[in-house]
Amino acid sequence: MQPIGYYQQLIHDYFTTASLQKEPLNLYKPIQYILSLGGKRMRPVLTLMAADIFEGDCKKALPAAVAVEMFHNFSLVHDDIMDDAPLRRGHQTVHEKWDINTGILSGDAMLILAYRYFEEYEPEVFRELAALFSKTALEVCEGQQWDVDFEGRNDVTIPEYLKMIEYKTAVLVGAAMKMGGIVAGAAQQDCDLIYDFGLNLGLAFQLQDDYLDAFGDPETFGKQVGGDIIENKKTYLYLKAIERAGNEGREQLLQLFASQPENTEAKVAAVKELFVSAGADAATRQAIEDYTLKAFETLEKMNISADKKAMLKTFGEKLMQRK
Ligand code: DMA
Ligand code: MG
Ligand code: MG
Ligand code: MG
Repeated sequence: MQPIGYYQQLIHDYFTTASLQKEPLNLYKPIQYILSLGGKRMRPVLTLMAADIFEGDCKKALPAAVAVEMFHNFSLVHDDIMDDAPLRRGHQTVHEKWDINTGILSGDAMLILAYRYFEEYEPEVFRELAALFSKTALEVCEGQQWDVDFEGRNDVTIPEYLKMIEYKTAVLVGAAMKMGGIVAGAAQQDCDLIYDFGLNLGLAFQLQDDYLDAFGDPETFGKQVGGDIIENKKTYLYLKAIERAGNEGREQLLQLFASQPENTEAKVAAVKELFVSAGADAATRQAIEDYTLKAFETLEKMNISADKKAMLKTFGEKLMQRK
């Protein structure tokens, strides 16, 4: 295994040399725009790492890694429309910079382009990657639909929320890693274990994303802090606060989440105060840690060297210190 920067560079170079502009589509402008804003490229890095872990040639996993990143960007562009988000990676979202149609169509185009990268592989590997890809895409769409449905519901349970974030976020992290395993020709059992590792890391990651959406630093977050509260998202923070608050606090929260005020700043501040006084912030930090540890436990079951486990752990720990 190599340092994270090594994988990020490989992905960057592949993106620059891969002939994205082969076909002169107008949609390439928004596609280039969102891809060029970069982000951490966590998912494709995980694909390359997984290939390395199973003694594959990590460069051979590059097309799969880039497909994973394209898939991720498809879901981000659609997500920002659904969440009415103004900012992504510190810049205007695609639908704000262009319009909603451009957002939808460039997102769809990225998903189709992603699929095409699998054509680099021999038929057996292609079939496995394609099957995992379409299963994951369906689950992400399903999870995203639940996320929006939850906005209008007051009876969302924590198990439902956890299933929702598993679908909308964690399955792609699991699939990213499993794809690395498939390309490297790893045994089925190892592919399943690495999927589980990614899935649990993905759950921790989305819990952290929800946490930072309320309590993150606007300077470094790259998205609008408080966006989930403005959109009445039933996050872990909210559900834990409802569970733990007294009657008065619960009433206040329900009322705030039934309102769409002009002054969103006051709403965000009031909700955050209720989250803290109910101890929902601490409960969320605990859940993040629990899922990270669960991911590390899965790692222990894997038949790989101790130093590979240690590197994956370090990556997981770094990810969970994200600001
Ligand atoms: C993310 O949910 C899920 C997908 C599939 C993009 P989110 O709306 O919390 O993401 P973000 O905070 O990045 O907008
Ligand atoms: Mg969003
Ligand atoms: Mg969303
Ligand atoms: Mg979020």
